[in-house]
Amino acid sequence: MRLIPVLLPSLATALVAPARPLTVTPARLAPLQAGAVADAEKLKVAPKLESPPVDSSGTLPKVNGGIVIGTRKLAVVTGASSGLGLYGALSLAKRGDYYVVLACRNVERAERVAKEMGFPANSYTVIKCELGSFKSVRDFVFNLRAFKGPRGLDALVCNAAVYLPADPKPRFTEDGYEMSMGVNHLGHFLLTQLLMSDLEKAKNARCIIVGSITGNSNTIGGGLVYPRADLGDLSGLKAGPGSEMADGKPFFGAKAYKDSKVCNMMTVQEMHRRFHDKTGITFSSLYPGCIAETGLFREKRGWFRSLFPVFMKYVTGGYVSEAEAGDRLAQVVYDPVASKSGVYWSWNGNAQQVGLYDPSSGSVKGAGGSGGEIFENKYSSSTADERTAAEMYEASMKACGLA
Ligand code: NDP
Ligand code: PMR
Repeated sequence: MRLIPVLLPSLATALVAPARPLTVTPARLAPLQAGAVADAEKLKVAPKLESPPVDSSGTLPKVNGGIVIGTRKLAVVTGASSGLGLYGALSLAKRGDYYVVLACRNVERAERVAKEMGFPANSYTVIKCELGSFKSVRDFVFNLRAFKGPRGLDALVCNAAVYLPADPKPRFTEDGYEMSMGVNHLGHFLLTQLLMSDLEKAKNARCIIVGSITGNSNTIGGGLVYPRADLGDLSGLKAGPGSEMADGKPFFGAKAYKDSKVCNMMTVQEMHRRFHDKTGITFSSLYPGCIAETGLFREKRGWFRSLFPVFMKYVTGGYVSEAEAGDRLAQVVYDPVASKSGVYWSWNGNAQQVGLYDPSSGSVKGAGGSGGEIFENKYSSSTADERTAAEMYEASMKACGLA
């Protein structure tokens, strides 16, 4: 009888895994990680694997159900090769009850960083996802499905972003969209749409899109610091490829980032309205605090990068370390406290309660800080505007080729 628990998994493995030697060669790792096996058209049919995918530690996972993921929950985190995404994924992986797929544009970097950071063995896999390419996003979905088999997806964390305040001219994604809007919003929008059925399959799944205080105009960081986010009449987004800004105006890098964050927070609310009751998926956004030392500020000058953390620590009180921000992101994934859908989560700092301006009391609070408590933050009226959100949603569906 004692042998049954040992024999059953082996039997199941034998039934599911093809009769191949279990040695994993770089050649077999490469196709999945480079996204080469996928084909957008194949998304329409159930994926069939020529050869099984392998996880980063070089062991052969059981496709369709197992050895790698087992009874753990499955989470996907985009942009998990640095900053918030990396620390959030690590925090989840270290819990032991989540298996994490690191959806990254640079597979080699993600592999290296994950090793350096000490992700537990057999707790993660890197799969390529370049958010500036709709084809790559579709390929990622194909590869993820091939990897996980028919099981559902418990959490999708849309975290990756670029901030391009110093660019004089716009850069464009493979599909012709301005880079900040294309990567931060449209790539994630497509990913979320494509993975909706996988999320629906899991019980109480969570779909999280990282927002920011700088896109919320009821804050000092977002309302008083120039430029302010403003989607205008959305004529740029509606016009499709080649537009420089969502509002149809000429390119302005710092504003393009903030506009994309508004779209992220609006998407969460709009998806909550359209899909929460039907699917049971919890849609959430969050502002984890000002993580002033991440790669997000790579385009800023040296003096800014040195002074910004100091300013955030000692002047605004909004500073949070990468590790603590990662724990906050993970909390929105696993904690029953964060199971309410449509919410924009923030944390009250212990040091100073700054950031959210409440006109009725004249006070400002809730911008991060260390050791804080999670609370349900308020969207600014522009970010919560339902008419603009519906228009933005429809325009994004078209942009991604879904409508
Ligand atoms: P980082 O620059 O450290 O991380 C961004 C991640 O996104 C990296 O892993 C990067 O990959 C990835 N990425 C960038 N472009 C693409 C792309 N085209 N396709 C796929 N992945 C891409 O920044 P943060 O950790 O600070 O930012 C993470 C999130 O947190 C963002 O959504 C940001 O808006 C949000 N945020 C950040 C705040 C802060 O103070 N830093 C405050 C509030 C919100 P690679 O390693 O290859 O460059
Ligand atoms: Mg901002 C009281 C609050 C506060 C907070 C919480 C932030 C967060 N910022 C605040 C205030 C100020 N900032 C003030 C008073 C100034 C003028 C000195 C200021 C400036 C500033 C700059 C130039 N802040 C910035 C920048 C950036 O380039 C960052 C940015 O906008 O990135 C998009 C940024 C940020 N401030 C924040 C946060 C969280 C950011 C960065 C990241 C983000 O929102 O995603």
